[in-house]
Amino acid sequence: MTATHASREASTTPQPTVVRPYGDMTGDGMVQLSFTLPVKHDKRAEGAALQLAGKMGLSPALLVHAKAMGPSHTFFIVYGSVNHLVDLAAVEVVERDFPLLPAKDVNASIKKTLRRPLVVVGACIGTDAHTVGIDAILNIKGFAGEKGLEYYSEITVVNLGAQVLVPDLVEAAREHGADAVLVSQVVTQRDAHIHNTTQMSAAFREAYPAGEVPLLIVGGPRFEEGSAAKLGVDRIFGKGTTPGEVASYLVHALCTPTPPERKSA
Ligand code: B12
Repeated sequence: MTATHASREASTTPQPTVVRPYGDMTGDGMVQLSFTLPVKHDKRAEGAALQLAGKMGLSPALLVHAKAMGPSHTFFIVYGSVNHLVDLAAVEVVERDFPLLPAKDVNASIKKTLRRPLVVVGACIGTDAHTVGIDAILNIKGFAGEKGLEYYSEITVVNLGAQVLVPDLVEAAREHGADAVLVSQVVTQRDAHIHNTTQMSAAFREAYPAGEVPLLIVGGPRFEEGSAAKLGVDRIFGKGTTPGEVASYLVHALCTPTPPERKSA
């Protein structure tokens, strides 16, 4: 079948609303799961892994891989069938609610509405040293074939780098007159990304008069979509975000005649 035929067929075939995972055959429910148990690798450890898989609803479950991780831990991969059904109608997603703009339109909008460059201050806060994500958005070399915000003639980027303390971020935002503050949080151990983000948004609300808080944006691969209001920020960007999406959002939030209501102010 040619690609054209395949896509035409896909668009006319009604999509099921209830689905099961797919392994070898449609609807066989097969899933693969990996985890580590704090036990040394032996037969008992393998039995423990299968017991866990069974309790998680995998039946039958096969142990396909077990490897000692040091003297007292074992890593497992199990493969098995689950009975659970997925109701596609009940899935909630956060849809992009702003148009994607080419760089020249982003620059033109900023020029027309602000009549000066839009200033963004970015950082990884807390102990987080994972700068690749924020650099992908800010640095000129960009990400996924798109240039970063430094490429935009009407955006001034101040990238503070890794492990920035919240008070220093607030101070830098003030010093540079930030319109938007872009924070990256990749490490999620002990919910560090939640605590750091909440602390950061609270510090900005305390340091700025109401209504004057810069646009607060956080990004990282493991934020829960739709939790921006709970964290006190205006927007969350997740896995696979491109600089163009962020630039378009900045225009949407800061350069429309009546910007949408802000959560952080
Ligand atoms: C590279 C890397 C490192 C490098 C980081 C180098 C650097 N300068 O960044 C080094 C070796 C230093 C490192 C160290 C550690 N790492 Co590390 N690291 C990784 C790795 C392999 C890749 C991360 C990465 O670069 N991704 C690529 C970028 C492009 O993706 P991204 O970060 O998701 O960013 C995108 C989006 O999320 C979004 N985005 C991200 N930030 C922002 C911000 C804004 C404003 C916006 C709009 C968008 C946005 O846009 C980006 C582009 O799409 C991951 C595993 C993995 N495969 O993800 C582990 C990983 C993140 N590391 C991990 C850990 C545990 C550590 C260490 C604690 C290890 C240790 N015991 O020492 C230390 C911590 C150091 C510290 N203080 O932070 C864990 C985190 C686990 C967790 N649940 O928190 C991971 C997941 C590995 C794992 N599976 O265990 N790490």
